[in-house]
Amino acid sequence: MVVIAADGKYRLKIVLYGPSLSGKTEMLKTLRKMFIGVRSKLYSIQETNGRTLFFDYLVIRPGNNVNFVFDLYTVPGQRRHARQRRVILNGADSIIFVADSAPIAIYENAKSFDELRFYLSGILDKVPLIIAVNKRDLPDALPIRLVLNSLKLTKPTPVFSTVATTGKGIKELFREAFRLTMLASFFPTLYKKELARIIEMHKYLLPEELTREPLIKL
Ligand SMILES: Nc1nc2c(ncn2[C@@H]2O[C@H](COP(=O)(O)OP(=O)(O)OP(=O)(O)O)[C@@H](O)[C@H]2O)c(=O)[nH]1
Ligand SMILES: [Mg+2]
Repeated sequence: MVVIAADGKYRLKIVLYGPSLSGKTEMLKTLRKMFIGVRSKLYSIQETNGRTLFFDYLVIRPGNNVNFVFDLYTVPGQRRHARQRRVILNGADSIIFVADSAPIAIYENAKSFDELRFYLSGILDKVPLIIAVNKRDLPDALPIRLVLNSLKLTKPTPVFSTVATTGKGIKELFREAFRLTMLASFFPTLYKKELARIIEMHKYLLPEELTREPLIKL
């Protein structure tokens, strides 16, 4: 749902979804550090232990002469915050699902993805979804294929492998998220064609380490 603000700017909403501790807040912190253009401070409503209580919020303006901004939100991943997650998801123009590569998180990843699927039931096909398989630096990180299998994806989905703490893969992830969000919001017919092209090119969209060619040519 593209919102036109009082200053005439279009606002596009991107929500980072996923289980607690998967690295959603860390991702916005790192994106803010890496992004050299105009951006807001990172607004966070947290518990004393650093877990997100309600959301984090960051505004990014992708270029000087553009007439739109991205509003980036993270949801609180802890199970008891389900109601907040639903509120934050409302009106999202695209979603980045942040999965945790830690073996202990495999069940939480699946549970969180199921919940997302349930909340999005009506609009899942219209809103771009990108998966970030995070914490690839862990010595015991599960193979990406295993993490993805546990989500039981039903359609080809762009996947990026990331390390939020060091920034690996973050630029690529957000560049594609911004591109697909813009296409889907302003040029839905083009977006459909683009999806079809990507699917045709790659059959299934898997991360670089699972395919010979890079996932998406950036
Ligand atoms: N090794 C490693 N640690 C990470 C990575 N990303 C995040 N972390 C750490 O994991 C912990 C949890 O990260 P957060 O970003 O707070 O997790 P979250 O998904 O926002 O969690 P909730 O707010 O509870 O939903 C922090 O200590 C991060 O520094 C990563 O890629 N690699
Ligand atoms: Mg958080």
